[in-house]
Formats: sequence, C-alpha cells, structure tokens
Amino acid sequence: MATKATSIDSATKEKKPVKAKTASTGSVTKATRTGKPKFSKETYIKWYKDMLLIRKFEEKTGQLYIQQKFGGFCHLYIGQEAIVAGTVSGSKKGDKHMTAYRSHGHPIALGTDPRVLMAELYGRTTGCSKGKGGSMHFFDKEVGFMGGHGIVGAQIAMGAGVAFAEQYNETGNVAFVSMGDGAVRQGALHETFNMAMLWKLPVIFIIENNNYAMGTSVERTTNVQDLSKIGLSYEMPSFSVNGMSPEAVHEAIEEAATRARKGEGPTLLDIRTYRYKGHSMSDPQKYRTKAELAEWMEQDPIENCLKVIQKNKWLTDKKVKEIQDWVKKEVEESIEFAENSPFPEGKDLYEDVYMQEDYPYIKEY
Ligand SMILES: Cc1ncc(C[n+]2csc(CCOP(=O)(O)OP(=O)(O)O)c2C)c(N)n1
Ligand SMILES: [Mg+2]
Repeated sequence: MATKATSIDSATKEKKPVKAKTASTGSVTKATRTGKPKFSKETYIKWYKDMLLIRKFEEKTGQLYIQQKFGGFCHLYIGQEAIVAGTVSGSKKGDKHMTAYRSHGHPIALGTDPRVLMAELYGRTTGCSKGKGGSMHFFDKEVGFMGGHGIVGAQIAMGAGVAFAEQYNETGNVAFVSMGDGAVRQGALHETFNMAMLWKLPVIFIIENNNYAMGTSVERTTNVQDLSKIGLSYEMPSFSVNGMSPEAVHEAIEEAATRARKGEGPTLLDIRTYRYKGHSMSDPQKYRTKAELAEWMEQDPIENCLKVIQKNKWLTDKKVKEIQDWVKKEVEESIEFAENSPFPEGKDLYEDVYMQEDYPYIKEY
C-alpha cells in the first residue's frame, strides 16, 4: 500500500515545525492481515522461502564473522527482507537491481546460489566476485544483480546509467536502485534525479528507510523527515510504502515499473523498514531503545508470511518443516563449499582490473 507524497504546495504551506519523531511505523499500513490474501499461495510460499533463506544465511554470517572466519566489513539486512522479496516478485526477469553495501539479501532473492555468496564472504575464488569483493561487493550479472557498492550513494548515479543503457537499447527493462536514508543526503542524488526525470529513464529509486545512517537518525539529519518529498522538486512520482509488508512493496514496485516500461520515467519509493541488528558488526546501538526494536519486530515479515500460509492451510506443518530444513541445509552447504574453496593467488590481483596497455606507470607485473 503506497501513500502519495504531499504536493509541493501543501508541503510549503505547512506552518508548524515538524515534530522530531523516533523511528516508528508512522502512517504507513501495518502488516496486519485480515480477510482474503491479495496474492497467490505460490507467491506467499516463495516469499517465505526467500526471506527465511536470507534471514538464516545472515544469522549464520553474523556468527561466522564473530568467529573470525572472514574479515572486512559486514552489514546485515536482517529485518529488511520484505523489501527485496516484494521488489523481486514485483519486477521481471531482465530487470537490473543494485544496492549499497548491505547487499546479501538482493542476490539471494534474485536466485544466486548461496554457496557462491558464502565463498565471496570467505574471500575464495569460487565467490561471485572471485573472492576479491567480500560482503559489500556481491555481483551476479546472470540474475541482474549489478552490485553491492561500498561508497554511500555511489549506486544512485550508476543506477541511472544502467537505466539509460536499458532505454538506449530499447530492452523494456527497468533498473531498481536501493539506497539508505543516509545516502539520500548525497549531492549526486539531485543531479541524478534531475537527469532521470529529464530523460524519463526507466529507473525506480528505492529508499530502504531504516531511519538510521549508522547511529544518526533521520530527524537529526534533516528538517524534511518525510523522505518521499525529496522527489517532489523534480516532479517525480513519490510514495511512502510499508517495508515490513512484501505485499505493499510488490504493489508499489509493480505500479512504478509499469509506469517506467511505458516510458513515463522514474519513481521514488520511500520504503519504511528497520534493521534488527547494528549498522555493522561493531555497533553498540546506544542510539536506539529496545522498545523501538521490539515495536518493529512485532511486524516481522517472515512470521507474518507464515501466518498467512498457515491460516489458509496452504502448507501442512510437515511441509513448513521441510522448507525450514531445506533452508538450514542450504546454509550449511554454503559454508562447506566456501571452506573447501581455494583462496585467490597473487597473480589474480592483476585480473579483472581496468588496464591500459600504454599506461606509463605499470610496466611489469
Ligand atoms: C561516501 C561515503 N561516506 C561515508 C561512508 C561511511 N558510511 C558507511 S555506511 C554509512 C551510513 C549510511 O546509512 P544509510 O544510507 O541510511 O544506509 P544503511 O546503512 O542504513 O543501510 C556511512 C556514513 C561511506 N561508506 N561512503
Ligand atoms: Mg539507514
């Protein structure tokens, strides 16, 4: 369920100062489910399977990181799974997806084998980026995943570039570019929004709004706390969406993608979500309360999805257990695969890098 951003007129007429809020679900639809489900049995089962695989893959990732099985940075997506679940089901094969460094959920939902993702975390040659990217730089062109980007906001302009290529080649594909609530403060967002609207690029900008950029909340960052309003000065269709509900995300994504495929250009979706874990693996989380976390966890998309499946008797308890066991096995096998894979060799440093034959400073390697 998407909520349309207020028009520029009513936004500027607003006299009262905006009261600082703590993270809350606000006015977006809560993920309570009554009555007939809007989506098919197959869709709910796929969402459940995909979101559970992401959650379990990442819970294990967190444990392995603490055990120092691999190094580098590690940002978990736990709590935000409904965004990728709804984005993938609401998009089409051939579409392109990219995000920031919180990038484990996207390729899993798009169908990348968890084994090559775990191997990438372990820095092994069998990883999706040949062990040279790590947690922040997952890539899988086969499924349309264009990365994993460590520089906050870098993917915004690159995503518009990807959309430009799709438009230029007349593929009918759409680019989905996810960014955090902190990333929207990058200046490049404005240049990108301007060009994307001018050229009516087939790009959907997704703010994965978990209300915090590391430890800094949205209300400490800006007076414009309704992030969907950021698109209005470019007359970009802009909406707020409940990010704890794969249904709401799917609907908003599908509607935006239909517009983009018709040549009507970009959409901005401010998708409200919450990360259950710290920003990265070293975050004491002093900037938020346990009560705030608990409020969001009550709307857990995986549990809610299972409730819909059980209420409609789509799966027996035995079948649910089979899915849970399958997920567990997938994660275990991904670790085994990673641990039995080789590390890159020194010479591999010189492969997959841009190299100019006549560049004067690299003569030998
Ligand atoms: C250009 C740049 N500046 C600063 C950083 C350090 N940094 C890494 S994550 C982050 C916070 C971003 O928060 P947000 O965009 O809300 O994404 P989230 O982590 O919540 O998914 C910062 C400042 C960076 N990686 N790149
Ligand atoms: Mg954030």
